[in-house]
Parts: sequence; structure tokens; C-alpha cells
Amino acid sequence: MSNRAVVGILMGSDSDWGVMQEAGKALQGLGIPFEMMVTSAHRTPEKTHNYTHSAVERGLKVLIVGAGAAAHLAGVVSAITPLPVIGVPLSATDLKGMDALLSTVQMPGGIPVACMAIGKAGAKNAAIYAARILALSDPELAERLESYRQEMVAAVEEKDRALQLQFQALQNIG
Ligand code: RP5
Repeated sequence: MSNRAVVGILMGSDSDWGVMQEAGKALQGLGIPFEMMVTSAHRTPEKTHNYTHSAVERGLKVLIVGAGAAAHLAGVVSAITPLPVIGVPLSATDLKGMDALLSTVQMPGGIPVACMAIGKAGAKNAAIYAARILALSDPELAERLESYRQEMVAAVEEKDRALQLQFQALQNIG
């Protein structure tokens, strides 16, 4: 894979970065070149339109879009581009992300947004989902994704081994 960005991470505000960096970390770990930008559907509509219109010709393949509150950014981006758009609803108001979740997930027919979970898990999964899309035409990336899955399996097995030791110790006390 060249160093040219194939994933664009957009977020509605710099206040989203604490969560959206999870997407960046996951892409980095999988060796996927990406770029990122703050742009808002409401506050900077022209910047959002210009970036999204040029996404395909600049070589981007997937867009990850995080926003909180009345989160229209992912939907607006999907309305402009033919690229797959993955939305990450973020907690930014007293509604703790439920507002953004409903705004992101309830897209009208014809303009899809693949909506992830609210918050950090959603940001991380957005990156892995993007990787799965890219892996359809990149066998080496598919192998790295499989290694990632195996690492998770090993980590869970390790946790279970530790739990079984504690369980045995508990029984011995009884
Ligand atoms: C949304 O409004 C942003 O995505 C952010 O989650 C939220 C609050 O933005 P700031 O007021 O912190 O800039 O558009």
C-alpha cells in the first residue's frame, strides 16, 4: 500500500478528536494511510462540500465521519459522494450521544450511512469496517486483519486462563 491516503476521517469539531483518534490509531495499526479534517455540516458547509466532492479524485476509498449533537455531517457527506460513508455518533450534549445516534442512523432510503456505536468503540469499529472494505481488494490487508482477529482470540484466552485460576483459588478457600 502506498502512502497516499485511502481513508478520510472527518469530524464536526476539534472537541470530537479525543474519541475519533481511536479510528486513527486503528488505521495506523493496520497500516492504512489516512488523512483527517475538522469540518462541520452546519458551520462550514462549503468546506464540507469541497472536501467531499474532491474525495474520489484524490484517491480516497472510504470516509469515516464522526459528529455529535444534531449530527448531519455523515449524511451530508453520503449525499455528495459515491464512496462508502461510515458514521460515528458522538456524545456532545446532555443527550449523551442518543441525538447523534438517531441523526446518523435514520438516513432516508437511497443515501446510506453505516452507523457504528456511540463513542470510542464506534470510532475503532469504523476503522476496522473500513479495513474490511479495503481488504476485499487487498489480500495483504486481509492477512493483517486476520492476525488482528487472532490477537483478540489469544487475549480472551489469556483472560479466561487468569479467571480460571481465580475460580480455583476461590473453590480451595471453600
Ligand atoms: C457537532 O457539535 C460536533 O461534531 C461536536 O460533536 C458538537 C459540539 O461541537 P463544539 O461546540 O464542541 O465545537 O457539530
